[in-house]
Amino acid sequence: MKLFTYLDEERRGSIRRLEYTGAQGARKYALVYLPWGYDAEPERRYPVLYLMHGGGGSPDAWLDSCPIKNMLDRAIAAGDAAPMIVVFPTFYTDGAHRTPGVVDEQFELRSVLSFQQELTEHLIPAAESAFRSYAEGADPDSLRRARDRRGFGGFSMGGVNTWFAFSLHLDYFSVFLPLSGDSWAMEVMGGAKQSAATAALLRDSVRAFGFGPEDFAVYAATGTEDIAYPNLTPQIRAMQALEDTFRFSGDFGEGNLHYLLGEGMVHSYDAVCQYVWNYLPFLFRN
Ligand code: FER
Repeated sequence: MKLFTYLDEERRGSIRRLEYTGAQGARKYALVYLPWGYDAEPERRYPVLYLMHGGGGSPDAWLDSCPIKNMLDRAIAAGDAAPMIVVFPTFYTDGAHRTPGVVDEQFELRSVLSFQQELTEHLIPAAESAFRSYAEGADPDSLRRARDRRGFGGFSMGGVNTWFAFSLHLDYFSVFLPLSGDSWAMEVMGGAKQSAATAALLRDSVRAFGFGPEDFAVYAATGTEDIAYPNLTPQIRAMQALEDTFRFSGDFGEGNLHYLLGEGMVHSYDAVCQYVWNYLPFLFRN
């Protein structure tokens, strides 16, 4: 894994603020990265990656905590990543109310499930009517037709959100980056506690939507010293065993299930920023 270091980039994208109405009429915002050249080519459409923060965070967390904007600018300018829009939302409705170090798992889970509804009913329609994705309209059918050009990823609780986006909204997304977070579809920390059942649930989602192995790609990652490593690892291994649906490959351009392990990396934005850096060249390429 090559380390990401800051370099000045002339062709820089911009950050916009998107105000939208969330679940129960809540006023919410997301930050939106628009790639360099977005305004100069008003007909051009872009794939969209939704990137969720970790527990206790906000739409600002990724941009405040690691050089992801510079990283996107550089990868896109060098031709190493497809020009894309990146939407940074929050899954909380009224802020996180988190005391540092104290995690109310049931509050987190409720917030995630509420956001999962907001995601397809409010956020995606708002973001993709405001900015030029591949969706030709903001109605569900038009949005679903652009699923090949739409991804969801996130760090920690954002990773938990990513697995829910996989099991609930495969019709809206084809690309998933769960970073240092497991699936809580069975129960909290279900990736560790019910690995096989979690993997089976994810496989069943693929089948229930009428999709197969060619219709999605999962780019999972964590660090060997990350607190989520013991939760995510058994889940990925259980998924890997379901070969009819999940095609594990260490080559990020092959198969549909990948697991990047950062040697010695801990539960931090520095770490997950580097995982995104490693995966960026493979997103929205086919
Ligand atoms: C995990 C998924 C989510 C995990 C931690 C979290 C320890 C969230 C932590 C937090 O919000 O502080 O697998 O492993």
